[in-house]
Amino acid sequence: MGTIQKLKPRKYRSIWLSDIHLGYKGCKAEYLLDFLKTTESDILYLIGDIIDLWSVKRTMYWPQSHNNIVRTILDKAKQGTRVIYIPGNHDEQLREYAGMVFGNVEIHHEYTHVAPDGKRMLLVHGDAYDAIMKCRGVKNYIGNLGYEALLYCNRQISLIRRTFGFPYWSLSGFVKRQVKDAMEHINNFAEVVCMDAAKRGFDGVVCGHIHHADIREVRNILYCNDGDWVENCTALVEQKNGQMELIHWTEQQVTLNVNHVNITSDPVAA
Ligand SMILES: [Mn+2]
Repeated sequence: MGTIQKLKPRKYRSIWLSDIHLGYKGCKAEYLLDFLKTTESDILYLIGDIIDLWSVKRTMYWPQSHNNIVRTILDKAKQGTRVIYIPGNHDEQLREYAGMVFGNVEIHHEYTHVAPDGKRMLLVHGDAYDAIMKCRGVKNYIGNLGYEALLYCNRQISLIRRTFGFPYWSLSGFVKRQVKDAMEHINNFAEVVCMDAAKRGFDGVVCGHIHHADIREVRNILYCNDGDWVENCTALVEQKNGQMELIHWTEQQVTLNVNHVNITSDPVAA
């Protein structure tokens, strides 16, 4: 292919990454390393499933390239990028450290991002909504009480399974297998997440978890999903003017280094 140009790092106000799954064979570490070295941001948000602790525990798989990613992120944190880590279900052990700072990396359960226009975005991984997704699969109704109760149940189920040494059981994954139409699952997830964000007074939400990058509006809430680095190699970025974009970083990275590809217009592609 054409000449690979050494491009100046692309500068953004914010970058969101999730579902990297370090320690899992499927992680596309080389692409991510290339992305990290080609981009800069004031804030780097890591919104869950960054390290796949279930996989590490099971397989002890941890290649050099995964180390390089950790080192690159820590270097960024040292050099002034604000790095905020919101654990997901595959790295839920780190939730115990919420409120703490390790090597300039802040750990939070969830976080509020304020856009340049003052709009407030809720940042969460998204696994907390699995129980509601399951409920919607059974009956398409959410009462306020049931909704709160299900959020509670999901936390309790996780806790009990963890206490007894079972891996996290993804209701979302279960539903995904059950529901014939994957798009329906994706739409339901977006709706459930946005309902929660709306109820809590946010203008938008950024999450991951379902490995499907997306930017769309649901019930007047801006829904952004930054995708993953196992199947799709996608990142969400915020330009200095506040514009949100999805970047798809794969084999065509030489081309993509020059042109942003907004894959939001084709949500079925992934
Ligand atoms: Mn997840």
